[in-house]
Amino acid sequence: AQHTLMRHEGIKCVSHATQSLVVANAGLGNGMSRQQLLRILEEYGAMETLLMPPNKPYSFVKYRTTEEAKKAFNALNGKEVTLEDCDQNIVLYINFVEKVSLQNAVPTSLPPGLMVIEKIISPEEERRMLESIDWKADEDTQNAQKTLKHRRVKHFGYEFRYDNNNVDKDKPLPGGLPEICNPFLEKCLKQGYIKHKPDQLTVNQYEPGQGIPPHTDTHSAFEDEIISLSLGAEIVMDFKHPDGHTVAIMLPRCSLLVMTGESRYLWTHGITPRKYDVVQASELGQNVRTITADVGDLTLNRRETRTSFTFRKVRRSPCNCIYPSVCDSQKGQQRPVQPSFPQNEME
Ligand code: AKG
Repeated sequence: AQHTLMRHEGIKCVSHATQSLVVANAGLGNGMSRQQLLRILEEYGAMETLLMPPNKPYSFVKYRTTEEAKKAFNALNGKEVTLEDCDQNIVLYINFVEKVSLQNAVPTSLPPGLMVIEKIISPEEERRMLESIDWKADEDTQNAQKTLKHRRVKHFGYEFRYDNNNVDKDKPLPGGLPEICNPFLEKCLKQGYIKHKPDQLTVNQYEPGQGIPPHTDTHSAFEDEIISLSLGAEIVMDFKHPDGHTVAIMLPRCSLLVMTGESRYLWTHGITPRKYDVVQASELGQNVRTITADVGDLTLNRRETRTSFTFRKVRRSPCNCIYPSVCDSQKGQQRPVQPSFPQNEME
């Protein structure tokens, strides 16, 4: 079975000893972290390379000498180890390979129009903003609060309706946006991240394992600029172009995601519901590069509770973006528009 897996994955195993090994069942895709695998492998010698492809159940290691690789092979092939974070036992299967390499490991760039600004607020501002959200308040208070299947949400300014992916533009919520957001929004205006002051805020709270389905915010509902502040913890967000091209981006704690133009109108954004993210190992917690920027440096990062503040400006006239194929304001002129949020978002 192991050989079949390797063949399917295009991995060519060899029967003679080399410096390089493929270690099956020891990948980011089956819950092995880089730190744990390094600890297991380093007992047998010095390593030149450790490659952990994202979402795969295997890794590649190259030792400095064939002797060291042989020692690792003899000691580890068929050995049972316990995955650190879930107490699950797995058996390692090892083969020699001619060289370690990754197919499709092309470094990616950010979707056009997307920016991530690190440390946009201080830890003190973060604390105050988090404290300002009263999750205990009843649903009949002024700000619409809902528990969706995948997360908690609260709306300010206007309620975002998940049934039609829009807002009732003539029904503003009393109270507007929380006062506490003002200094932050002023800063965003001053620094040119946004041109117009937002009037709608959605606060999402995600526990580990929760996420948000991939979606594009309805064009006719909101203006171009959409900004989202990450509080409490970092998370990896997935962006997808209609041609299928995806880019995973780390949003560090206290960072601001700015989506404009193509990234706002054409790409979907979403958060995969899972308890661990694949991240770059060397700069954990402060890295805004795309996740596969360096495939030789990936590991797993356990998620914590993340609260996001997503600010938008309600649109008052039809959208006339240059992406008519995905624009509901311009529908009828082109092919039908895909739904923004899947209907199963609601409880
Ligand atoms: C939304 O509420 O539509 C979002 O996309 C939230 C994004 C985030 O959590 O940063």
